[in-house]
Amino acid sequence: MLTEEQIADFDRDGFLNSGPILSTAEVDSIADGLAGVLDIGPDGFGEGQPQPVSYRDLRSGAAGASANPVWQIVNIWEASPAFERLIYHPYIVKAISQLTHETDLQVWHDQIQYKPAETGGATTWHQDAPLWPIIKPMTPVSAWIPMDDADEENGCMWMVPGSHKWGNQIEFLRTQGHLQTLAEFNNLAGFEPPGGAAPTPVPWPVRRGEISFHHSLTWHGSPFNTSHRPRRAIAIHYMTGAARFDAGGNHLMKQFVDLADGAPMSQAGPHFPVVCRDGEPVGVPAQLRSAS
Ligand SMILES: O=C(O)CCC(=O)C(=O)O
Repeated sequence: MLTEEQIADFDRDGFLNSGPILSTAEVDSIADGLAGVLDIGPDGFGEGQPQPVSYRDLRSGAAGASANPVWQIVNIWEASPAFERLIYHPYIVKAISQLTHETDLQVWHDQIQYKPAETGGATTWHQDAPLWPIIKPMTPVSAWIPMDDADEENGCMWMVPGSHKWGNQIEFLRTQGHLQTLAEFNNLAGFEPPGGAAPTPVPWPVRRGEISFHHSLTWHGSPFNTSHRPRRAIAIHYMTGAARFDAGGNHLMKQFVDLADGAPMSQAGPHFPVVCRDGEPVGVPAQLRSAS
């Protein structure tokens, strides 16, 4: 359980570090799960084999592979029992319930972001909710879990305190896509928040075993990994019982939603597992407890 003070810090800043929560064995088990998926590779999954929804280099473009890749794997929980167990983790689920002030939660999707040692690229400044136009309202909260200590050298996230209270600013953030290296990442320029003060980005190191939480309107991103260490992390994006389907938008996960416009996402089906009901985590399903 989070303390009242932690919840108040999150409400003020839009992000929070839980402190040490996960055991070495728990983190090892997801790191092993990721290693298995990386071994298979983006094109190695056979038909009918459990597999992620997407596996690609976020930095590759029309010109092909990028010299500075960020490997994104969406819904690794569908390919790896270790990650499927993680989405139900009672501490994480309870914390998300406390931070969203909601009693019913579902997984919206997850995503690995893996920045390889020395060459890992940037995840440019953004807010999550505006990139998720098929669900409303813009209230999800995410848990971000590193498999390596994440610090400034290997491309930890940066956050802007209080930015979750400034509404949808994605068009401004898109103008900041040139900020990619550690040296330039705090140079956000050209936005005046309500109240007049300048946005003050802060590096957000998170150690192995700790869990970081961020609101879906919090400004965040992460620069290059120039260290000799990988930076492997998973974000689990949770939506609340208030989430409704907006059929007018588009998103990778839309292919799995067969609902009328405005219908509750609680009816969206098995790609969006329910993890909390009436304020209580549902727990890890029995068949998953010993699956490897
Ligand atoms: O892992 C990263 O550096 C960025 C992750 C992210 O954008 C997110 O969790 O919303």
